[in-house]
Amino acid sequence: MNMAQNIAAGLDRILTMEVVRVTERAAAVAARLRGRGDEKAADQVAVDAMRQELNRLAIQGTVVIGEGERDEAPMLYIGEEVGTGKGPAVDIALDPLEGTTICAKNLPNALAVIAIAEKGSLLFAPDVYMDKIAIGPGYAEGIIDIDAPPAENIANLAKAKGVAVSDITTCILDRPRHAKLIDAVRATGAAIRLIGDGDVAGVIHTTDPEETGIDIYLGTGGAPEGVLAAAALRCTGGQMQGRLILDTPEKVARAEKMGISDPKRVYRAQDMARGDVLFAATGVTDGNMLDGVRFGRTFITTHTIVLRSSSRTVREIKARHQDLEKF
Ligand code: VTB
Repeated sequence: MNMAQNIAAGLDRILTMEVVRVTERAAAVAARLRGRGDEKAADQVAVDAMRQELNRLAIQGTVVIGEGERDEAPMLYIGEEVGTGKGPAVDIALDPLEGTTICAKNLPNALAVIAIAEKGSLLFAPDVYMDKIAIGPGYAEGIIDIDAPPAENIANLAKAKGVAVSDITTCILDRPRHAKLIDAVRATGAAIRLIGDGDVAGVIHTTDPEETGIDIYLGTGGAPEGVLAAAALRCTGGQMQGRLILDTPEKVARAEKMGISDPKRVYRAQDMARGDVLFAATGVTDGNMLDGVRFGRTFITTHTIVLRSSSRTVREIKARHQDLEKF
């Protein structure tokens, strides 16, 4: 396959390996500030590092899910052009430190995350809440429904998995707004893993229940995080539905500006990330799927997953960085 054919078939394959450096570096610098109680500082270094590495990639990239609008986010803002400017035109969704509070407290599952997609194929989601439901691969389409009661979704999943409802573990963000949801899930007899932050990881964990112990993700979290999680699920398989929570005229108007005409629309993973997409996440703190960064005497170790939708390849990359000056 020559280069032109390669690009025509989706994203350039070389990017799959190149993108690893972007999350590795962001994770490594954020990890230096693990457990220091300073969310902002850790986020800032991760943003700087991710941007620096992104600008080395041979792409014409546009950030579509980033740190925020240009006026509130000086770097990696929505609309920022990144990359060398030579190479394929791509859209980028990123979160240099998903779980700033997790990192500040050195709790599990803080990640550096990026998704790179064919131009025009990612949902431009405003920074509002999104109602989400997700399960892993291997189930018939339609066994989950965002509009069905949690008991029904959990019962359907248990039946399809061939286990009792009490053997199902849900993952839910620990928030007062989820009190009713939590009661409803507990009433079914299913277990809940309550997480403090980090619902990108929460959704991804459904894709490997044997490893993570999570079968289904439920509840509302950030919409940008929803698009990132959808990008990952496009690559691993699995099902996700999300609906933006546009509960004020101001939010409806904001969404409209971003091209969203139906405020009640339910998006599936394949609606949020449509074309060929690459996804990479490096562990900052130790987690259920990824180890956190380790600082050794002579080297730094990072643990990354890299996924690609067109081939469905799941790569795990453990890197030993010996040039410590870099980080
Ligand atoms: C989630 C979580 C993020 O925001 O999306 C959450 O995954 C949603 O917002 O790590 P609230 O904190 O207001 O519930 C984060 O916690 C932070 O971006």
